[in-house]
Amino acid sequence: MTQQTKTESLRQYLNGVWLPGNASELNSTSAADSSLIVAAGQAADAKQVVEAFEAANAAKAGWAATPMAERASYLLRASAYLTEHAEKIGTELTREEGKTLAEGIGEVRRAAQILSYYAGEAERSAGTMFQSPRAGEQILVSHKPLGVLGIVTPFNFPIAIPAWKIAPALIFGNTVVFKPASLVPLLAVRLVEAFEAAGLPAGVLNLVIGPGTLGDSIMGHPYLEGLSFTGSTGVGRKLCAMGAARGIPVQAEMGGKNASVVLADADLDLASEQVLFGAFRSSGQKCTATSRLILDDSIADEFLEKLTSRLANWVTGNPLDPGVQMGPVIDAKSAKSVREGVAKARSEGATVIFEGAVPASGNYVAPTVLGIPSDSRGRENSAWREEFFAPVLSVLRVSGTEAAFEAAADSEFGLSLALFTRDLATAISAQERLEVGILHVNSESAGADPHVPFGGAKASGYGPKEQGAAAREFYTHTTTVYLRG
Ligand code: UN1
Repeated sequence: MTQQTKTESLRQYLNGVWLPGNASELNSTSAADSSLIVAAGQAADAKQVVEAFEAANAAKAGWAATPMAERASYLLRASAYLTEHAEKIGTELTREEGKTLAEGIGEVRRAAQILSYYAGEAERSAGTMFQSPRAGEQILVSHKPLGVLGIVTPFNFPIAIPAWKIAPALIFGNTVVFKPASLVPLLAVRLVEAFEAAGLPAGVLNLVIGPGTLGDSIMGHPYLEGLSFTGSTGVGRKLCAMGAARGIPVQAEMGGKNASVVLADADLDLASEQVLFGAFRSSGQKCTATSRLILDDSIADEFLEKLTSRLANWVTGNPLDPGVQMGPVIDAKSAKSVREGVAKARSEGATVIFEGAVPASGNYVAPTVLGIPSDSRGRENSAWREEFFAPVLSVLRVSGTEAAFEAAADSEFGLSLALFTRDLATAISAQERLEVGILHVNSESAGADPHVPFGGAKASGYGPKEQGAAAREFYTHTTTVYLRG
């Protein structure tokens, strides 16, 4: 399949106007082929970040005073726009980010669904009312916007993650300065275009695209009143510390080293399918991806046989080709570091259980299943400890449920976990004992519905959870009103 060669243009969106960036040239290249320029333009400079804040600050009082039902109407129109253009934008997502066409188009539809979910806030409860111990009084808790928010997003869900931060920010009455990962700027432009097509007032949503250093300009701006971030634990913790020093809230969704646990009584056909999806869809580049697999010894051989024969039927290649199940990783730097990471894990004692075929050139990483030694050295192996953000699955064999739970908990991270068992008591015990933000019983570790909380425990998350009713906790602050006539 041939790739389109038209180069799209990258621009900044400041106070309702599209402008070229003031800084150096910025090219967005295709994940599958770094020589292909998908979109080109100029990066924003620090002065344009200041302009974005000035616009967001000027718009904030008017936007906060706009009835929520009216704010919702912009989200609904932007949602309809994304649905209408899902195929085109999803194809661009695939060209830019490298996930398969089905995943790319699916992600655009998901972003549309997120926007319409948050539009529904206008029809949900606005706050809480309490009994007063005093006659003639009511106590109300009302939710108010934080003000001007920074939104900093990663490459791996170029439209869904921005949508799930921008939608609650806007519906709850905040204005936004949005900085996407510089690897996927085109999809950020497309999301902002959806809001522009919806008629969003100038200054409510501002886009600055450019290098990570723009994040420092955002974090340092005096108008910033809160920041939502998804990305690495290292960067997230730095932003949290900066926010704490300034006294503003920061929500950070960070790394993972998620386990799938397959117990002796599991449905192995189901489990092998779900582990395949969790570990290898989107080339393993999800913070919710399965990167550790804990197998009960009694079923380990049979399970690995099922998993690797499924994997052998997967085709890795050009993600625009509908016959392909897995595309590249995001760029050449990432592909190199994953290959080096696998080599290091092998030098530390990991064995290769399976390595898939990949095209000879491009940023492809073979889907890889590594065996982790069952002794104490295995637990020190970098493939057991470190997030590769890649299609690499590290397998540990254990004996029995207790040992499996212990191994699952042996991580600094705690985002998601997938447990495969037919025993309800075991599932309940996992829910009670394992420190994770998301527990899947008999389904893959990835995936997040818009109406339920999303976020991690331990080093995976900081601040209130995202999505669903949880989103209001971060995107608003409350005023408790003691009300007497
Ligand atoms: C999903 O599992 O579908 O960065 C969403 C990430 C997560 C989103 C995962 N914040 O991968």
